[in-house]
Amino acid sequence: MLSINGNRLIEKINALGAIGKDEEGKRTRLAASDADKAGRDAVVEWMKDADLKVVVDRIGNIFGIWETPMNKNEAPFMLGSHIDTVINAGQYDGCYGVLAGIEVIKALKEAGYVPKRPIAVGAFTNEEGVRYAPDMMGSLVYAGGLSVEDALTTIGTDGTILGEELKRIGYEGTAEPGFLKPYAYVELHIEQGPILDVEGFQIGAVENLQGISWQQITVEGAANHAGTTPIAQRIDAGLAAAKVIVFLRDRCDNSNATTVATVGCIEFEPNAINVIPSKAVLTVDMRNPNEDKLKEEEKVFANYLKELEKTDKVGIAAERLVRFEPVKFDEAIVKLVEQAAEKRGFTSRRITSGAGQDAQMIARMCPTAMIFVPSINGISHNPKEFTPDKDLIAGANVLLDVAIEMTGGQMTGGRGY
Ligand code: HGY
Ligand code: MN
Ligand code: MN
Repeated sequence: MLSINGNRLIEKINALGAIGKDEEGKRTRLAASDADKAGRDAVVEWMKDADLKVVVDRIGNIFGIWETPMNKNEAPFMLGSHIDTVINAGQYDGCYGVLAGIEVIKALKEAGYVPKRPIAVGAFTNEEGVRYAPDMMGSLVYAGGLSVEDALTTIGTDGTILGEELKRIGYEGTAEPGFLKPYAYVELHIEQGPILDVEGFQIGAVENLQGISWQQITVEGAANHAGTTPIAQRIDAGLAAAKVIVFLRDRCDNSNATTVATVGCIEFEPNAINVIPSKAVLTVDMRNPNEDKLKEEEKVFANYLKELEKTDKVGIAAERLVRFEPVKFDEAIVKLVEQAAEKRGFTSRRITSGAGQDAQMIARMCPTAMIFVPSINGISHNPKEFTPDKDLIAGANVLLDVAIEMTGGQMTGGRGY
């Protein structure tokens, strides 16, 4: 069976993983930052080295396209993921899918394979949404879920404007997002959760993805002296914020493990040791694979905030940042993933993606599915994120087999185009 060049893939993953470390050695390549530019430049080089036509669209999505004179009028089969990271990130999240996509194309070319349709690999802008909300922004724009004009005017957590930053780093492209209408899209990604590792499966055939709700909650209290103000007279925004965090965890503990909620960011004002906080601004990331349950959780949470305003005499405002419904992937492609795993003797199981993915957006355009490989101890969004080389290579070979199935070409023996 044809296989990818595992060493070449691992080398690239480690090389990209070394890009974007800050002075404390933390890997942080936030969308449209200088570190992101450095990662983008490396991926563009690797795409050119694979003789791919490189196209950048107006939201900065990068595409490496392999087309031949015979197949260039066919809808392309698309692979891809993202290379931007969270703060102090691991080196596999997103990067693995982009680099494995390039490796699959290189291996097919070297084997003299001629696909019946073009194969494109995408690196989507701002999948993480840490600097500019929403997350999965580049693929959302690409799929027509957000206008490119609105996306380019997004103001970041650091006050910068995305369009200006993309221009500054040289990645405000000219192609219209959506310029390639994919025949199908398959994204290879680390699981970022513990299931495959704990249960001992090598491959995850991802059949669906949970819904995501992001909100920013602003709590208005009253600054006062930390020493002289009697407890009963305090209007403490910090205490109310803490109650929000505890409430969300209690809801999750009582939702038989289907709802997850996270307060990832919190800021107090005036943020002084001896002043009762007058204001707390926190983010809430709430997810559930079932749309009705997610809606229910959002409603219960909104009612709780109204209660809290009364009991704690604070003012509370909730601003919706992101809301994506759960997504079901294409059953036929999920089956292909399972068959490809089985043919190579890999164990596989069906699995839900707990993380948001570019695939959930591209699924709006074409039949889409994902392939997962294990994350050791389920750690991700953390430099301790780890997947053994053998699993990375196994996942890329399953992607290769699915690509061959989906492009129905011929092995010519000679060097492909
Ligand atoms: O938020 C997510 O799940 C993804 O990592 N952007
Ligand atoms: Mn990712
Ligand atoms: Mn991520």
